[in-house]
Amino acid sequence: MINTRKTVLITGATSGIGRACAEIFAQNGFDLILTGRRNDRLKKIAAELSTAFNIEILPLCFDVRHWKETEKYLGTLSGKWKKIDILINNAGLASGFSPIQDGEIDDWNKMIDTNLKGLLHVSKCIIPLMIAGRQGHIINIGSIAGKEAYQNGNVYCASKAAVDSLTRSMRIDLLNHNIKVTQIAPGAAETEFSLIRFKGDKQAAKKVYDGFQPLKGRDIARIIFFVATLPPHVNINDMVITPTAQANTVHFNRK
Ligand code: NDP
Ligand code: 8X3
Repeated sequence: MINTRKTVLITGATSGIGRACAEIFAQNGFDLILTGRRNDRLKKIAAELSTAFNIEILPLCFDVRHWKETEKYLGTLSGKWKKIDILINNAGLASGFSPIQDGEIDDWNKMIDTNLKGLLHVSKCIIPLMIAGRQGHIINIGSIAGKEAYQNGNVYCASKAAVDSLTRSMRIDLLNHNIKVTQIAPGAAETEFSLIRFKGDKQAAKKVYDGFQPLKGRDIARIIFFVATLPPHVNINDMVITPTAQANTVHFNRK
């Protein structure tokens, strides 16, 4: 256990990678600000983890796509919650899986507004606090999809390529403020991701992981925890993490 009483803000903590991050940081004695839109889940996770690990948790239910909403919750943090040591910009999604010519405007807006603008909205609120505290670590969850485009990935890939680029820019802009900036770019992880991409179609979601062992949220969370607890002078800029059975966005070793 690394006992620090540091505070970690995790967006999209109601499921998958974000939820697994909440668990691992809680187990190690960090206080948490957890966000997501599903308030019932948020409250349950906060209650369970704060009791189990004797930590403080501030659950905040809002939609990162909306600047005014994000500002209402994250722009008004007070007391101890203003000192955020680590921001994990994790909230994100894919919506739809069509060739570009068949894509739906609503899906495109969801992905761009969440994966890119949502990350910006949250960062806009937290960066000034980190600058004032002269330290911090921002961990952006990109994707292997931001490194290489694949068929039908179009707007999702573009939104994650934007995260890839933005992460590099943020690292330069925040260099003189002693703020680390890291991108974690996972490959196939079995979370609610595919269920949401395929709009509740369980068969289609299951097929994505057929015949190989995908990553779990916990696998990525362990790596994020490692990255976030390195000594102050060490930063990992970028990591691509795949299941052993995945070489890139196209090649899988399926049995
Ligand atoms: P999940 O669907 O399991 O989790 C996504 C999380 O994001 C949920 O907690 C959801 O909470 C939150 N979220 C989505 N939209 C919003 C919004 N508008 N406002 C606030 N919160 C939101 O998927 P993953 O855990 O897999 O995804 C986490 C991140 O990892 C995403 O950025 C995804 O793109 C990325 N990623 C995932 C990979 C995978 O294969 N699973 C691979 C590479 C990257 P709620 O619905 O309660 O708002
Ligand atoms: C999720 C991984 O390859 O399905 O970002 O786009 S992939």
